[in-house]
Amino acid sequence: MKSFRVIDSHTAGEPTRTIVQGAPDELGGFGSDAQPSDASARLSVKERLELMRGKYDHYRRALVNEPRGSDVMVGALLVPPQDPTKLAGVIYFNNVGYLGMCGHGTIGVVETLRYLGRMKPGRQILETCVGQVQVQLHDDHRVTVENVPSYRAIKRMPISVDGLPELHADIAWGGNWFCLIECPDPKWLDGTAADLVELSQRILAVVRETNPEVDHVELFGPPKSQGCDSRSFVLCPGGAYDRSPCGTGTSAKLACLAADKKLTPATVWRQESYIGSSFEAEFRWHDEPHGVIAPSITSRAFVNADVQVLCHEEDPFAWGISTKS
Ligand code: PYC
Repeated sequence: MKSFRVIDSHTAGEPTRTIVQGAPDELGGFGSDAQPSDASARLSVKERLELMRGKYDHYRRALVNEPRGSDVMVGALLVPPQDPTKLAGVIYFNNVGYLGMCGHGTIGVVETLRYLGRMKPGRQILETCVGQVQVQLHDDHRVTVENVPSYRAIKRMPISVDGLPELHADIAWGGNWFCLIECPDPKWLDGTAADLVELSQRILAVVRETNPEVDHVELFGPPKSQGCDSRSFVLCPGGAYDRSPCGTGTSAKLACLAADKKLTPATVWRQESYIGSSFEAEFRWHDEPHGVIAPSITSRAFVNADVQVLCHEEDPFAWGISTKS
């Protein structure tokens, strides 16, 4: 019987399952007692991710898919950092594969490290497969993530989707690739989650004909909560919608606002999610002439389970039910 220790948390409603014990020694998991060999100690998070994808993808499926998880669950595997002066490396994954960065997940990982007594208030660096992120644990449990440099690649790309008015999409990088659309009718975001998933999937199919790197869609409309600047619905790659405002998605949004000169550095932008939770975000310039920003996202996460996951040899679904991957 294979077992793992996982700590579940949620950040603004979006779950993160951090694996703290049981990862294979070869991947150099956080709970592994094995001393990494010299060669393994030098592996980057991206190289460890490729090792996991090629050899241990069943761990991903077991840990985030049904019957233990769901389409909305994001997994975070802590691994040794390539640079030993950094706190840890993190591999993010979901029901269909792997994520570059994950903003809500990073906030969940920091709260998990605090819960485990491995992080005190202050600043640290985490390595992800798309770059380093600075994390700050505040005294009141809030966490700020300074995300990877983010930018808009395409402005107002016209897209035609059957049965919809002509739409304009910005394509932007915030640690993952996003297609961002201001809803032509503010009532769109009053639709049910199922309707908005279906609408976003139709939009994504058209966008991917020319931009296959894009795997997240963000629809924006007016906020419902006082103090928020905008409300969004975010479709994730595996067909689930983000219950939080999406950290990498909010970073992409800030990159577009900065490029359009609609937001200035160090001005707080409050992004509301579909379920009414919110993130506080701001940016500083990383490379102003090229429109590249360094966005920061602040929120809180709560640990809501500390459990042992068991994979029984006789259980036909021990390694998850995979209908999508
Ligand atoms: O917060 O960056 C994020 C995220 C990506 C996918 C789900 N959440």
